[in-house]
Amino acid sequence: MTVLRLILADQLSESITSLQGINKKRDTIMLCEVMEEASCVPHHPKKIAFLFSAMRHFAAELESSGLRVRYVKLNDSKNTGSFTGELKRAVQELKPSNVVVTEPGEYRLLEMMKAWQKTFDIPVEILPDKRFLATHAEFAAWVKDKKQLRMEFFYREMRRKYGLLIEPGDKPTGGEWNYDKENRKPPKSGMTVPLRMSHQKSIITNEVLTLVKERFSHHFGTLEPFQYAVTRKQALMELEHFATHLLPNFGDYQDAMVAGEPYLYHSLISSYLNAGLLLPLEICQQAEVAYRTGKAPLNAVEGFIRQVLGWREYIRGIYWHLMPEYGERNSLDATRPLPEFYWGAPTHMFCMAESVRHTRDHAYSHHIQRLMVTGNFALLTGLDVKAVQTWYLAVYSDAYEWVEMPNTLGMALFGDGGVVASKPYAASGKYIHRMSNYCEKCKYDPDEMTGEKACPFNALYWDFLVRNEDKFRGNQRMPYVFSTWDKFTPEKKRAIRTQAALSLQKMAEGTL
Ligand code: FAD
Ligand code: DLZ
Ligand code: SF4
Repeated sequence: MTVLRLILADQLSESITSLQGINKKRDTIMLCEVMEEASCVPHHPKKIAFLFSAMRHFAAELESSGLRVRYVKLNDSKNTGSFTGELKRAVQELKPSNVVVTEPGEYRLLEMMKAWQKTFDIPVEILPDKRFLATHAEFAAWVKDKKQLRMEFFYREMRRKYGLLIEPGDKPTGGEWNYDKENRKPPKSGMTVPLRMSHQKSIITNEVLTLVKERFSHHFGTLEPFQYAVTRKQALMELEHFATHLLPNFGDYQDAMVAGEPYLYHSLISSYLNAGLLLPLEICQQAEVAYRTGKAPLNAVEGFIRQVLGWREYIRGIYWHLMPEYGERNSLDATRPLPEFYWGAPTHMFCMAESVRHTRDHAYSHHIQRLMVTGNFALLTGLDVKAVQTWYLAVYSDAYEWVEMPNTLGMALFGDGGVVASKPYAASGKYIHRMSNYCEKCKYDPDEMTGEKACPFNALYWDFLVRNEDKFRGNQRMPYVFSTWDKFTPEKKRAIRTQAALSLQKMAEGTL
């Protein structure tokens, strides 16, 4: 009897556990494009096209190595539209002895998989996802004796575990564990960045683009031009391109934002990594080689490795450690409706319009745009945490719940009560002004607090802090914030709060 091995769209790695021990003659691998997943949130058309094309290419590679693949396309006439429906159909037709699957990246799907054994009355084996660098058990053991969770200490253990940037005696390369203080340079004027790769579209990709155009053009986001890598070979070329041309400056300009430059020196690997076309350890090792061979400086390489080995694994650990309760948190009671400009309606705030434009056109924006522009605005205005999470999950081609949720709810919105971030990433227009050239192009003035021309972020920043004073006044990491507020005259305080109320009103009316 055949063993049915199910592979999800974010499990496109030959080394995935569900393929281990496969019997070429006996077993069947199944991949399916299902409407339930493609429309549970309005995924960006580029994200859907990327995933479907990568799935189809992966299936073709498996077939050409002699494996038997059952591939269900979205528009196959018998497609039932859900994983459970497709599994039912396959079980009826193939009568497998058992089903093998690697654990998914979303709690909802894990629950669904756990129910399959009962539904189909055959064994369903859910294997660990060994592509990640920390296991659930390791993370739980690390959390156990900690009063407060901090990524930095988890990251140091991961550096030691994998010997990345580690010298004899378990010492960090260069003497420091973290070079973040060197990685906050504002953009240089007239700065130009190397061109990015663009991949030729295959017949498979063109077919997928036609399908996505037909079925998902009502979703927010531009489908074409489509230049994503869709195979492991192409994704490895992206990694090589980054390591050679961009990594040397990655550290310095990691937090910078420049109008018309969506990517700067960022790697653009998250979509490939999260879908399985690249593996985290090979990425970190390639970055270390760039340092050891003198091709990139330590601040860049350490900063990059920290993102992949530290933040990415830490975020995943938090998700699985605290779900499902984590997903229900809303510690700042944020419930305001998401304004239409998140979906492309006009706004006078250049920073918001530009970040949303990059998102619409590329299904991408870099970390500081996500955190300090769209995330910061949502935090300051108290936007509904579920609506904001839906937005982030839908619009980015690298978004899956395990990574999107702790970043959005925890890091950007402080909605988890301070698990991911020890203080809110709240900032006024001054931060955006310092780290970008956006304000030069804006109708608003980052130096004004009140009045027609005042940057909305300024008054909204204080309004946010005062609204949540009971939660933040005692925060040790915000020592001067409230003492500054306390020094303002009653008139100034009133004017700031009136200005914030006006901005919130304009936001609701669609005129901000
Ligand atoms: P680079 O800046 O080049 O960084 C290198 C790699 O480090 C990334 O590819 C990614 O794999 C990893 N990384 C960096 N920061 C993080 C982080 N905070 N969490 C996890 N991995 C990290 N990342 C996702 O992969 N999927 C998401 O859905 C996602 N949602 C986010 C939502 C918000 C509100 C915020 C603030 C961040 C989110 N991130 C998410 C993290 C980060 O913004 C992206 O990983 C990054 O922008 C991807 O672009 P890049 O590959 O060019 O990254
Ligand atoms: C995100 C996504 C989309 C849009 N479509 C599919 C699909 O048709 N088939 C599939 O196997 N997976 C899809 N996915 C990814 C799953 O939703 C993903 O496995 C979960 O989000 C867990 O990370
Ligand atoms: Fe954004 Fe304010 Fe700068 Fe305009 S002035 S770009 S709203 S920070």
